[in-house]
Amino acid sequence: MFDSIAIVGATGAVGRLIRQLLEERDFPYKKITFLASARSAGSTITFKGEEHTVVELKPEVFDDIDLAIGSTPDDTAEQFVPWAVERNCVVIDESGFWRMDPKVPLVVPEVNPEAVRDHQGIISSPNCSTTQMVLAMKPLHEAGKITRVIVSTYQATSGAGVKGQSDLIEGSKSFLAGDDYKYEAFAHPIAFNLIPQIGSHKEQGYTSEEMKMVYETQKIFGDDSIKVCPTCVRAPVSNCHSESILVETEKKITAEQARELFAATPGIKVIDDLDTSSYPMPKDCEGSDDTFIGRIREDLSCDNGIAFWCVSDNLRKGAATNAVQIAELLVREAATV
Ligand code: 2RA
Repeated sequence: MFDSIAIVGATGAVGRLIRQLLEERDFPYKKITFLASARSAGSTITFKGEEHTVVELKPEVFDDIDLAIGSTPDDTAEQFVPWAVERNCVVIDESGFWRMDPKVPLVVPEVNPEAVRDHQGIISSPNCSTTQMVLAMKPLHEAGKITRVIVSTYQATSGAGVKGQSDLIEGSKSFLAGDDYKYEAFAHPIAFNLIPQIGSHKEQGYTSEEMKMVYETQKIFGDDSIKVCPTCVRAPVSNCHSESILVETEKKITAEQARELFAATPGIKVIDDLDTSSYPMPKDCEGSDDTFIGRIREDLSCDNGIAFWCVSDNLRKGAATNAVQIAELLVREAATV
């Protein structure tokens, strides 16, 4: 158990969910500190019925903190994580900054829990679009060894923060009223539209969000031979990312076998009956820590392909829940030493 824990970025959307999850899941600790930028420091947070003052993020605050869960922009994580690690505080980091550092394990507890054992003070949580995909890939990879993945995402506006969600609502109202609206989070209107670019142009015509899906997937499975071809699209959905995924395996897996494998995997729920129009949809998955899978079928264009549809709450399993599950894993690991 960690006696003194902290949430870094405690006042942000994911920070708020981390607080809620620590309370819901009765995470063990003796002291908790809520850290944020100078702008939010001094405000108060009510947690487990008690008022806490938000403390400014500075190096010395980590002197008496054993475990910090951080949800901050990359540049903040670049700065604060070394402050914490130098003071023997373990950090679970949600940002993208440390994920591909070879010394930093990148962990989804249902997929590669063993990776936490090698940590040197920092453990990263993957990008939301990767997390739900690797969770779905795990049972298929174990059963048939995945060689190739083609994925198209339909990502919610909450992935672009609170401004992304308000752009969807205010942009929709303005569109229907025939008014102009100045979008803050997106380069194009998201209301009644799809935007096939998330992140910046990285390499060979792929975006940063797409390349995260490639590199993070290979790191989590410890297998650079898994080929991933992603297309990431912003959709006019408030919360929960959806993904159309096709995996090709070395050994054939039938649709029936895939359905059974998914159903037996912790963290996955199968909703799959086309005749009753039953499949996961973002509006039904919000607020759940599970990843939902439906539309499971065999690929008509190659021998060993399984296609499916995957939906998950990107703020929960895609961010806050995964980080809190990593913290719970560290507590369990410490108890078994
Ligand atoms: C997005 N995946 O949806 C990003 C957030 N980390 O924009």
